[in-house]
Amino acid sequence: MREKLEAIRAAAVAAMENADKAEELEALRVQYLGKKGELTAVLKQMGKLSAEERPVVGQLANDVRAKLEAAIEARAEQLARRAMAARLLAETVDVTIPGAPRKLGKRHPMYQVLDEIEDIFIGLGFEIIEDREVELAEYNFTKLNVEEGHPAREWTDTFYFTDDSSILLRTQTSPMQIHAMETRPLPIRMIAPGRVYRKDEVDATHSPMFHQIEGMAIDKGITMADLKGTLNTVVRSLYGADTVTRFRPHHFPFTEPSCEMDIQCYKCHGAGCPTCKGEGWIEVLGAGMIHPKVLEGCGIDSKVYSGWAFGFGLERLALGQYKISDLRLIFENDVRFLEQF
Ligand code: 2NL
Repeated sequence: MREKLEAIRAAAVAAMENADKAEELEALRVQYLGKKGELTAVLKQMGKLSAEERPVVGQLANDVRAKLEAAIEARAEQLARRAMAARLLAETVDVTIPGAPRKLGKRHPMYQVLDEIEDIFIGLGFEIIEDREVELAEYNFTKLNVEEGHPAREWTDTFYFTDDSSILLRTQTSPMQIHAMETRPLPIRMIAPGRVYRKDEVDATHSPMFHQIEGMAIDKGITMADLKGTLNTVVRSLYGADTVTRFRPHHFPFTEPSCEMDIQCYKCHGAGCPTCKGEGWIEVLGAGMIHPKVLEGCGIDSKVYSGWAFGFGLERLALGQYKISDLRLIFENDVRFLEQF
């Protein structure tokens, strides 16, 4: 029996040390140590031994059992460690691999133009002021010397919220300037960019929502010369130092006197070409000295203070600058179009 036990021990330990999988190891445990296992089978024959032999063989059998259990445990641990090492290797994350490139958008071309204009005015000491888009008709029209009954106040042109035509979506950026005049200390140098709304059908040159930029300067002793000097400086930094301008008389209810500013066509230098539609000049903006009634309506003494103001449409300027022929391209947000700028 002793030889048998030794043989079992040698065979079992060898098999266990060579087991490659946890299941294989478990099968060996059952084969040797299980209820119907080989070691158990030997122990069942202990009764046949003599009284002297029994404890000696019993001791040996216990030793063999302990050896096999130890061998199983050692191999199991080895297999687990090996499995973990393989897993770590397979699941390694290389944190130095560059990430998937994320597609970066960029500023809308029209807002690039707006940014450029804002920068120029900031450089001249102007503040950028934005304000509400829902307005009182009083601020959108009345305080700008556009009285009730004026055609600009028609229901067909303006988005009104109320039947009494008192609340509306602003049709121009001027009410922002009225609020500034009422609430800010003088002097004021500001520009007011933003969305405005008019009941227009969409076509190549119209949209019910578009953008304006207005600006003004109010101080003691401000004259038309300051208006011309400032606007000339702005268009020269926008279009180049050799830009030629002209100011033509015009009419606006909120300015007196009023004018429009043209720049000489950058393409043909005044000769007339398709870019300026044969005119030689391109209309850029409207402006003028703020009407004394408008100043007084905001609590500003028009005998002490004077100011100029201007306004223009941002879309039209951007279309011209980028030579875009259809306003709808500005609003469609087709990335293939926008990416070109
Ligand atoms: C245009 C012309 C203009 C103004 C806007 C203004 C604002 C106040 C007082 C006086 Cl609070 N004037 N704004 C003045 C002249 C022209 O806009 O063609 N805009 C698209």
